[in-house]
Amino acid sequence: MPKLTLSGKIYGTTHEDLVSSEEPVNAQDVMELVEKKRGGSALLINPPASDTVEAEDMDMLTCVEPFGLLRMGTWLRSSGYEVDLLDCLRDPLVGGKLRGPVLKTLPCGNPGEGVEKEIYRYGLDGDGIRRRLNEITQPDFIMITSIFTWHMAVLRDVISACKDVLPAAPVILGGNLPTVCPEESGNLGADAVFVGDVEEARFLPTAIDLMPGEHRTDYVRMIKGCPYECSYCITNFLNNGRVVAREPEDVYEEMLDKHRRCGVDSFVFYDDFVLYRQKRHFDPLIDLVIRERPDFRLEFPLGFSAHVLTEEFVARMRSAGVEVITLALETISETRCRDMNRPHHVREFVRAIDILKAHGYKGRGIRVFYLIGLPGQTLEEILKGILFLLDLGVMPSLTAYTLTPGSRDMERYGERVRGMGLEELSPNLWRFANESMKVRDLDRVYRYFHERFLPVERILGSDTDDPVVGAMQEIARRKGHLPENW
Ligand code: B12
Ligand code: SF4
Repeated sequence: MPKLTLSGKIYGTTHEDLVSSEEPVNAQDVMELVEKKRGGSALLINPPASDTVEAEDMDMLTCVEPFGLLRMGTWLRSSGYEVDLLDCLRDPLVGGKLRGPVLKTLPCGNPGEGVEKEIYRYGLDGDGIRRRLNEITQPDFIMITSIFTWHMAVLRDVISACKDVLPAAPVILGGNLPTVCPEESGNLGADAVFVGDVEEARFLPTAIDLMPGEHRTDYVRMIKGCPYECSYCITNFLNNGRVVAREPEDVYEEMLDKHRRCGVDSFVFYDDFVLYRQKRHFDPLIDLVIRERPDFRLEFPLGFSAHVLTEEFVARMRSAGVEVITLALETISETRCRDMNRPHHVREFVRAIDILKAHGYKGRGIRVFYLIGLPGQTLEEILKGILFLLDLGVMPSLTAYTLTPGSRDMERYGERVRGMGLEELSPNLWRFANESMKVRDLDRVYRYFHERFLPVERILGSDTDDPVVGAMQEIARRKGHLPENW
């Protein structure tokens, strides 16, 4: 059995299996618990979500698999555990109806507009969770993960169902929410709240067989953390400012194994900055793929920074069969770019697009992240950016600006959301909507242009009285979207 070391901290526990003589209880207690119950059983829970209907419509609620939790599954198995998984978002009881009832109604960003949105529960409700837990033999402990901070409310239901049905099993809550907001997480009723990373599990393959059905897509990890510090991002916070990486040969072996054993033909990298020490990690991995020509695809949906895109890099991606290249532009404003501490700007971006096109990437094959709903942004600025991308012949992937605890932006803009709960910082509530960037317009822009590839002529030729399209036509006619006119 590997030596179990946990780098996180544990906040306030009451469960007798976890109680330590010292306060607050530390990670050692969980480690000891895992050691003590070796050969026993563990239940992993992927909780339901609580979000707006926009998140559902844009397919933003969840990944194909809860890969963080599935890595924990492999780790526990390697420590002799029998592991069960309850996936509250994909359980058969959910059936075809992921969206549940309205949990609450919350006002959106610009109070003057008087817009409110419903927050729905997605996935199993308390009764469904209880029903499933009743079918499970009492495990030695339960581990629940979490991803988005605004999904907090539903965690209380999951934890209380666990306490009702399996009272003897200590419930440990971990993942992004406790790491970013340990205090709020400490009030959800779990026996322990785990902050940080389980180092042993960090780079393990996912226990994909815990998921039902066939497994065509899987998630691999080569890099954890990022050397940059963009003001809106919490990667540094989540990783305690560290970047850790794995040998490319190991990553390749993992993919080969998953392909052979489970039939996976697409591997997704959700690494925050996959080009960290590129020559040492990424390039050798891609070269292996080019040389060995395996029967699987690689995907990098979190994108690359334009400044690292060179002729050589793009040629490699082509040869390795990578079909879509994602770039992070985020903003067209120089000032904003500096304020956000972004690693590159428009000049490098245009150069990167030229290289991609020269290598045959175009249209939907070039996906570009562009942030909307930023503090101080206007509809005009947003539309110029979208037109700029469409005019370049690439596909905008609009990302809803989200103010997150632990980010530098929280220090800068926190005062503007003082008194608001975590759920009120849900992306599509557009916290920074203003007179010149209204909630309704942001909703329209998101629906019309997110991951849509349209020629500018089609927008110009559209016969409509829609105010957003009208504003766009006006910008396009005066060529306001071209960088020389910004
Ligand atoms: C994949 C991903 C997505 C996917 C899918 C998300 C999903 N629901 O599965 C998609 C593309 C949909 C997405 C969308 C968005 N995302 Co996103 N996304 C991610 C990403 C890259 C990975 C999430 C994940 O699964 N992590 C896996 C984690 C939870 O597990 P792990 O690290 O492998 O696990 C280790 C530890 O956490 C710990 N651990 C984990 N669980 C447990 C449990 C126990 C008991 C214990 C002891 C330990 C433990 O040990 C593990 C092993 O080492 C994160 C960045 C990140 N690094 O997390 C951003 C992130 C979650 N996204 C973020 C944002 C802002 C967004 C968007 C708003 C982007 C945008 N502007 O459009 C949208 C929002 C969508 C919406 N609802 O409208 C922010 C979240 C901010 C917040 N307030 O919560 C993050 C953190 C990015 C960032 N760096 O700021 N995203
Ligand atoms: S946004 Fe990307 S480049 Fe910036 S700190 Fe986060 S992961 Fe790194």
